[in-house]
Amino acid sequence: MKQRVLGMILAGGQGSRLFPLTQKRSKPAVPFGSKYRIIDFALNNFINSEIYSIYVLIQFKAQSLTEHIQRGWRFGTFLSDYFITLVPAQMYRYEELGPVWYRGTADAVYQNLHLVDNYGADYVAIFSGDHIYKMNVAHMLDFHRDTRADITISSYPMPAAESARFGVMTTDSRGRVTDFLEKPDPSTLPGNPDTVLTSQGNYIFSRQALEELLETAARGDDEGYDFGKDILPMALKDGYNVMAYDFLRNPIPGQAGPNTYWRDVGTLDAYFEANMDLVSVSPEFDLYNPEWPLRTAAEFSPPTKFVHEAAERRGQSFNSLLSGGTIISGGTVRDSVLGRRIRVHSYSLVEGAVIFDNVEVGRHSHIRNAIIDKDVIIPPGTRIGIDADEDAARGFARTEGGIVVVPKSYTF
Ligand code: ADQ
Ligand code: ADP
Repeated sequence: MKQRVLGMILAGGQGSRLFPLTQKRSKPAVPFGSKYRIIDFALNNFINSEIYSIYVLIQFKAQSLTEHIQRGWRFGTFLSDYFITLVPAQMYRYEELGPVWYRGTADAVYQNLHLVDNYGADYVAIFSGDHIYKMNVAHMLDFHRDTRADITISSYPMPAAESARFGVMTTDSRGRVTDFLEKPDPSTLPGNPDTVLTSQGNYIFSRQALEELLETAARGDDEGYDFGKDILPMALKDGYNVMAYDFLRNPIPGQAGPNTYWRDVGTLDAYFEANMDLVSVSPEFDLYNPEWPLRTAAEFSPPTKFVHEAAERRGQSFNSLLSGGTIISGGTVRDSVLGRRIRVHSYSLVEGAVIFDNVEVGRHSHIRNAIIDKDVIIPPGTRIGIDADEDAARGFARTEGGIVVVPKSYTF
C-alpha cells in the first residue's frame, strides 16, 4: 500500500526582527519577490514534491496569511486527500491543557496530533514556513526511508560564528546525528570549528516516533515545547535514530549544480538582500525554472504599462521585477522589486527599492535603498533614503545596512 505522507507547515512565527513589516502580519505572510509571500516557497516545495495533504499551523497575526492562502492555495473539492488547510491555535486540548495557545513549534503539532491520526500518516513532514529556498522533499523522504530514521533533519553548513541563530548538530560518518544544540554561543562549540552543520527547521518524522516524543514531552515536568530546544535533544537522549539530510545534495528538476540557496530572511537587511539578488543579472535564486513552478495567489490585474511622453519624461525600468496593474509613467525604476498596482510618475527615480502593493510615487520623488510597505502614497518631491535626517524626522526605521523602511499605510 502507498505510504501516506502528511505535510505540516509551521507558520506562526512573529518575525520580530522584520518589524515593521511584521507589525500587521506574521513572518510567513510578508511579501517577497514582487508577487509572492514568504510561505509560498514552503508550499511550492511540498506541492512540487507531490505532497498534497498539507496543514498550515497559524496563530500570530494570521489574517493576512489566511487571506493569502484562501485566495491562492485552494484545491478542488472532491478529492479528500488534496487539501491545504489552515489550523489556527484553537485550544483543542482545553480540558487537558487549559487556556493555552501554541506554546512553541512542538506544541503546535502536539495540540493537533489528532489530525495526524485521522489522516493515517506514515510520515509527517514538519517544515518551517519562514525560508526562501527550493527543496525536493521527496528526495529527503527517500533518505528517511532508506536510513530507517525515526527523525530526519534537513541540514545546511554555516559559518560557526552564526551558530547562535540555529540548531547545530554533529553527526557520525553515516550522517546519524550524535549531538544537537539549539542556538549555542559560538564560543562554547567544542573543537572551535570554522563551519557547523545547522538545522533548517525542517523535519520528517516517522509517525510513531512523533507521537511517542510529543506525548512524553507533554507528560514531563519541564516546560519544553520546541522541536529544536526540547524534542530533538530528547530524541537523542532516548536513543531514536535521528539522521541529518544533506540539503546540498538535494536535486531540483531543471536546475544544474548543487542546491545551495537557502535564506532565513529573518532581518530587514537579509530580506532586502534576498530581494536584490532576484534583480541581479544572474540571480542565485531562479524564479523561472518551469520544472519547479512557483505558485502564489494570483490576481487579475491589468498589464504593466510604460509611458514615455517626452525625452525627459521617459517611463523606463532596468534590472527590476514588476507585476500587474503597474504604470511607470515618465519615471525611472532600476534595481528594484515592485509589487502590484504601483504608479511611478514623471521625473521620479526609484533605485534599489522593494515596494509592496498599491504604492504611488509622486512626481520628482527620489527613492533609494528603501522598503516601502503596502498602501502608501508618496507625495510629489519626496526623498526617501537620501537624507538620514529627513527620514528620521518622519520616524522611518533605518537598518544597520542603511535600508529605510516606510511602514504600511504611512501617511505623509
Ligand atoms: P527559530 O529560528 O528560533 O529556530 P522558530 O521561532 O522556532 O525558529 O520558528 C520555526 C518555525 O515555526 C517558523 O516557520 C515559525 O513561523 C514557526 N513557528 C514559531 N512559533 C510557532 C508557533 N507557536 N506555532 C506555529 N508555528 C510557529 C528553528 C529551529 C532551529 C533551526 C532554525 C532554522 O529551532 O534549530 O536552526 O529554525 O531557521
Ligand atoms: P505623470 O504624473 O507621471 O506624468 P500621469 O499619471 O499623468 O503621469 O499619466 C501619464 C500617462 O500615463 C497618461 O497620459 C496615460 O498615457 C498613462 N496612464 C495613466 N493612468 C492610466 C490608466 N489608468 N490607464 C492607462 N494609462 C494610464
